[in-house]
Amino acid sequence: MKANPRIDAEWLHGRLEDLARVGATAGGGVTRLALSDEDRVGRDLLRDWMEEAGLAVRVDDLGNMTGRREGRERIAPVLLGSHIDSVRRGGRFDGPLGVLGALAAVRALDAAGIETRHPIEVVNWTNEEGVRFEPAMLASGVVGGRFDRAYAYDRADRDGVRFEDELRRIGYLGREEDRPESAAAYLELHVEQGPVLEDAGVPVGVVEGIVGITWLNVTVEGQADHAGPSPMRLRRDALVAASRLVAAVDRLARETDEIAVGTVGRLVPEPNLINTVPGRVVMSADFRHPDPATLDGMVERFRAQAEQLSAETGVSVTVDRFWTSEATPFDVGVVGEIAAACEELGLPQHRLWSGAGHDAKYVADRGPAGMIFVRSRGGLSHCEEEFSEPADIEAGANVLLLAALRLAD
Ligand code: HGY
Ligand code: MN
Ligand code: MN
Repeated sequence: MKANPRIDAEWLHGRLEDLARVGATAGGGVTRLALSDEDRVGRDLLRDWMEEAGLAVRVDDLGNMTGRREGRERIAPVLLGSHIDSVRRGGRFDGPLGVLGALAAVRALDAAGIETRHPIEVVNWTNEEGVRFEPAMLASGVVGGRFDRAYAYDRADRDGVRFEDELRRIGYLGREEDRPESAAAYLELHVEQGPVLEDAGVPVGVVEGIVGITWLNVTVEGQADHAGPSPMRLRRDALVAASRLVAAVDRLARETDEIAVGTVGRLVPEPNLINTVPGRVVMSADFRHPDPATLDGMVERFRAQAEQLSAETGVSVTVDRFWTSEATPFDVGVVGEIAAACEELGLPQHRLWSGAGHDAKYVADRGPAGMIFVRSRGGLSHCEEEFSEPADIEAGANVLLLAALRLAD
């Protein structure tokens, strides 16, 4: 058995390139929405790469793909996972880095002739992004016991297409007994998607937890009318009212503190025609904060401002807080093994929290989990400019490898 295993960076960069071609966009990013044809092509590629790595591949009733590497003992596996679905015109690393990094780690163990005590399972979680089928982390949430399967199956996209039907259509509707097993430990390698590591001048980060996230669906109902004959004083313009709510989300986050965030990413006016006063607007609001009371406070202040707007303008506003992922600290033991792996590699052990949601949250609800971050250039993500240096990617994947080896043995 060779000591000091390391990942094959050449192989990892090659597979990241191959996957980035699936759903490639003109601006150098990817659109590979969950359960789309692009997602199917990516999954088929991933299945080949898992089998090439000698893994036994199975697909569960949520489409989660698991590649299993046996250990010396039939005990709970160490799971290494992430996702390959993307947002629209997103980056090529958000998700694939963790799944392909895990494959590179397994290949490195094989190359070094290392057999671990625990089995290792590489997982591709379905629909982590939650942009085609809201909310996020839907499949890991069902496996983690947060959502009923029926709820997930009935989630529909903007065209009313159901999650379950798309799973079946792309040929990835598997069996419940083929879900990832509950983990002895879970590790997820991911791009930071923020500026902290770049500002600190370090290539990798030891993630201590994930902030609380809550998503609202807001419907503003006014009165559609002709843009010409209707006097301004008589109008109930839903888009003018919604624009004040957009400003309220932004202002609320800024007024709360330095780490609160509030975003309106989705907004659809109806009928969206040049000569018609919008009668209805459906929009989203995304608030995040590590402290639960502060997060709830932002939502309550938003509701109060919506009520006040309704009283002033005569439009009706309904606020549906349909998803909350509580702030989640990671397991101290797993975080410690990640820090020790950084030290073994002579890397700084910069600790930080994640502002982005990850499947690790729902895995952490049921067992010890942790994450490793790789520096993001300009802190950018969920955009085509997302980029991480090859050397940083290699460092992060080696931290994943050594932390997995520590936890699996
Ligand atoms: O929304 C998130 O934070 C994740 O990218 N799904
Ligand atoms: Mn992600
Ligand atoms: Mn993402």
